[in-house]
Amino acid sequence: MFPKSSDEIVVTLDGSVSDKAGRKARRVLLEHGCCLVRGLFAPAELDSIRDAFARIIDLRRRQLGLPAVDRRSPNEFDKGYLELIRTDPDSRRLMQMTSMFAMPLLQFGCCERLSTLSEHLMNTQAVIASDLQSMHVSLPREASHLLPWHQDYPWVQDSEDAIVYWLPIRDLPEGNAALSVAIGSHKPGVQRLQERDGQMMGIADPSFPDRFPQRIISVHPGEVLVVQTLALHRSVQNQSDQTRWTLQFRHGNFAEPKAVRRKWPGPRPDRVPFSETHPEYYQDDAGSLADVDIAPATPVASNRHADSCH
Ligand SMILES: O=C(O)CCC(=O)C(=O)O
Repeated sequence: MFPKSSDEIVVTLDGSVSDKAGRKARRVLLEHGCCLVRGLFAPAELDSIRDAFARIIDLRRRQLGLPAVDRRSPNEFDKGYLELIRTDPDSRRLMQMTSMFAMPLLQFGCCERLSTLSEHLMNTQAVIASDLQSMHVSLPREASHLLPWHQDYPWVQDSEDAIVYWLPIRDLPEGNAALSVAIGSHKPGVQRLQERDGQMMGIADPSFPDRFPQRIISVHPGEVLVVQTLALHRSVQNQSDQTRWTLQFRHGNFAEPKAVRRKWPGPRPDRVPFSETHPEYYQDDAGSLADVDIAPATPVASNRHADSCH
């Protein structure tokens, strides 16, 4: 099901974030756990990010002796990428882990319009700019590398009111530059995680997402999908002929009371695993819960592929 322009999750801005629009975006986010922001950026503002990726792809191709490619349109910025990763499969991970440090990408994630929006969305003057920005690449019709239902909070640990900005850098046919969100699933709070084979993942109650309406939300270049860190979301398969490139920028809130009490476990160089910072939400392989008294929570866990770039 694709949202229409009048959809209740859409907030349209006029190039900046007014107090009124900021309040509306916050209301939508708190109610639905996500919010589709239109009109804050022009698609052309993503050009420098695409150029940076194209340059890195070219550098890698050259290093491997592959011929230079001729890119005619912005939507072909990655021409030569598929050939590159077929020739040298390791280049995929290499590109994913290094390209996210390209200067234009970092500048976008910290730009004033995005940080002002974050101040409104979390009602704070103390925004955390997470170093866990990422780039997700989905090849045409690829079924692997898709992330199952998860909350972001256990991997980021910034604050329980944190947000992730999800945006595609190329236009794809409707339903392909998209993310699936379980609407309202942030409201029950942090869900219990299960360890499986020594990895922090596994769903204690895989049916939990089914309690909420699930929406596939299409996003176009220039639009920004905001997802609350506790809202369950998962990847949508890219059925198009082109590779999907999406960016994830994560902003948190230093002033959120539980983050203050927990001594900001996210934005620290000595970041420790969720199992140590939040044992009350952690279930080990044997199914035993940490010996901590917590309110009866909906026993749910997030799940995530081991090769996630978080
Ligand atoms: O882009 C995707 O397919 C999933 C990204 C995601 O869910 C995340 O980074 O938390």
